[in-house]
Amino acid sequence: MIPARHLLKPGTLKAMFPYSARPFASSSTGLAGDRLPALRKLLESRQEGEGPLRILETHSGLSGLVAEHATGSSGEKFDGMWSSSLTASAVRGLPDIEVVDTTSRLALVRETLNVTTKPMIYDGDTGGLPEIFRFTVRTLEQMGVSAVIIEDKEGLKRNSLLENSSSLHQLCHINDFCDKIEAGLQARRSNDFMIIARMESLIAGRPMEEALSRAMACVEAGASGIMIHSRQKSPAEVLQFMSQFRAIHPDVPIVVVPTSYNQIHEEDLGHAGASICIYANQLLRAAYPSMMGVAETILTHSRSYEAEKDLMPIKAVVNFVNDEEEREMWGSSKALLKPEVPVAPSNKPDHLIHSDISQPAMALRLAIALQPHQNHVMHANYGTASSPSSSSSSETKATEAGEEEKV
Ligand code: SPV
Ligand code: MG
Repeated sequence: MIPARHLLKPGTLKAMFPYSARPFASSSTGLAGDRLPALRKLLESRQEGEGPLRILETHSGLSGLVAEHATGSSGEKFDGMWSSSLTASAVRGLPDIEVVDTTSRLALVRETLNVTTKPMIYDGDTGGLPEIFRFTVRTLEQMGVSAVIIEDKEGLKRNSLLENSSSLHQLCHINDFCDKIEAGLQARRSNDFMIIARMESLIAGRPMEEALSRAMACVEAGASGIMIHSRQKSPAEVLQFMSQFRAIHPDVPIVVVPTSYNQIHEEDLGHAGASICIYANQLLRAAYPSMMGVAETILTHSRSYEAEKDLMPIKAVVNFVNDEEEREMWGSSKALLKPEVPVAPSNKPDHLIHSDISQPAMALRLAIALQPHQNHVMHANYGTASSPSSSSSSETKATEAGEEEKV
């Protein structure tokens, strides 16, 4: 096994392989027949040395517009969207345990597709029974979704990122999982629709060999790609998986979700074999603290004036969702910034005026909202560990090896 510190040493991989950034995603009209094959086309058009496709979580039409229009400082764009079970549940105030039914999940996907053009990958959770999964595949295809990812778990599905939760995750028998993949493949009408197998062995605390052998079985069964998941803060186990898997299957797409191991750059994931990188929950986690802060500011000041500087102008909201051209114009966080609102005299005591709540406290509240019975666990996951601006006592800092130590 290659130690993570070698793989992560800045510049090592870059020196070995010249890297070209992926500035622009390809465009599609957004019509279902056009959008469905777009993900496969993007995968096939990736050049040697290019980074993985960038996919951003969306949970509403509005967040879809963010994924559609956000542009990096050098023109980078997202290549597509991820319909996450975690955020689709959280946005309804529910835990990520397959409690939101497929019809509701798909209504949200449809809202997002209605106002966007980029390809969508659907988080299919366990996929349910093969007899049911067949119909999910057909519906997704009909809507123009490009891929579904199903995970090899059974029993009560819980979110994979819960810390110390290995024993809570039960893997299903691999033959049953392969049968489900085959049922989906037989049901699909377009060969461009991708059915990707998500390996949860590492999440369930099982050995690497098991993750690899289960992945190989899924490829044998016809899976269009493999997602390897991990909740470690170091990418080491994901990198090891990709290195061993790639030795056997150089061309099968690999999907990674670097939520917990978020210090690794896309280019290093790409060089290690990743084809698709999913940012699985960041938009929802950004929205909630901001909304809570504004709500508290309004309460503290008995008016909304003080919150105004943190708000998108009404004009922007009205135009952004109304007009295609305006979307381009407002499709940048800079365009949304307002001139500083002058501070109006206040008759509140000072201690009430400064109501800003820290990001770590916000993360804790989000955790509470998402998993009422797992507060301590979720805080550890979504808390401050990897936030560079964090000021909590549980703050950690990254070492060069990509691991973390308490400070
Ligand atoms: C999701 O976004 O719902 C996922 C990815 O399944 S994770 O939350 O990391 O399990
Ligand atoms: Mg999920």
